[in-house]
Amino acid sequence: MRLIIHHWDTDGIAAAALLYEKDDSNMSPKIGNYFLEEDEFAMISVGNYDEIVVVDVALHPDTMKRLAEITKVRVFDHHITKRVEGIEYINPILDGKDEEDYPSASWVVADYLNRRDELLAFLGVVGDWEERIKNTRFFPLLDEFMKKNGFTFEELHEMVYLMDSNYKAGDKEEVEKAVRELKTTPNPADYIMNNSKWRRRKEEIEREIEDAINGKEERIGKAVVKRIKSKYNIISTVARKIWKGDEYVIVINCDFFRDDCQVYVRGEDATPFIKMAAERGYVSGGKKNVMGAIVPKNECDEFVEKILEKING
Ligand SMILES: [Mn+2]
Repeated sequence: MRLIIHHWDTDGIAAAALLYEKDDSNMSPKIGNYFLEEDEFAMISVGNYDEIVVVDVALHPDTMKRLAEITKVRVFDHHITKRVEGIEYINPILDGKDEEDYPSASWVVADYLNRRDELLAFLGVVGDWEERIKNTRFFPLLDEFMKKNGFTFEELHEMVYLMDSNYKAGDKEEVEKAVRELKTTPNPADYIMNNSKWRRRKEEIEREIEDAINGKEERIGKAVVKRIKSKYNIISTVARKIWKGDEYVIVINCDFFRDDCQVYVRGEDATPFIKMAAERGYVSGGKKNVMGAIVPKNECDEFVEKILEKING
């Protein structure tokens, strides 16, 4: 018995579907978590797995250590992570290879399994890179695949948005089911394009993003503050679309989680906010220009105040 733990986005789903074999089980961490929680460890412990395969998700080293104590662990990934002792890594990026040669976990898996000529191999690439893939030395491979199989880039991009509608809706069960369905369906492209549930979701998400962009916002000094009410996980997209590059954007959504608000900042330097959120003990993360945090509803206004104080000095 084997357990596949995979990321909730298109790349994670596609890579897991390539790996999935009869009798395997699969799960995604709770959407938004880059670690596993106690109830998940408990479930895995009683599962009696001979092997756990972690795909396209850079789980916290503490989580990886605990998994390695349970059973044999293998990782298929293209993220830069710390190696944990006793775990086998199939990750060309950790071996010093270039991300343009291994642009996604789906490609790492397809390469390993010698299945580079399949839609699933390329879907993860389009999911992780979108339009940017066109400017890489990987693109000729994708282009050749599309020409040979009669796909346009726009069609592959649409498939990605259909698949990603599930995590944006917070639907972990549907994410997990997608892996198994894509493994078994004779025609993954048709399965994705004709999935009316995913399409309804995708269209509703697009409407809500549009409404959020056009909805009211408040300017406070160098920051634009936008409070939205959406049951979809769209703050990062909204922040990216309203950011003009020379100020700070703060997007707040208190309707995705029951007890918490999502707070997302995009701006020139997000590192002070990443530090602030971590010091306050929030589930949070980010990189140079962005910070995302999950904040208890009764602490949200105060946290946003503190961010604004820092931005406006
Ligand atoms: Mn990926």
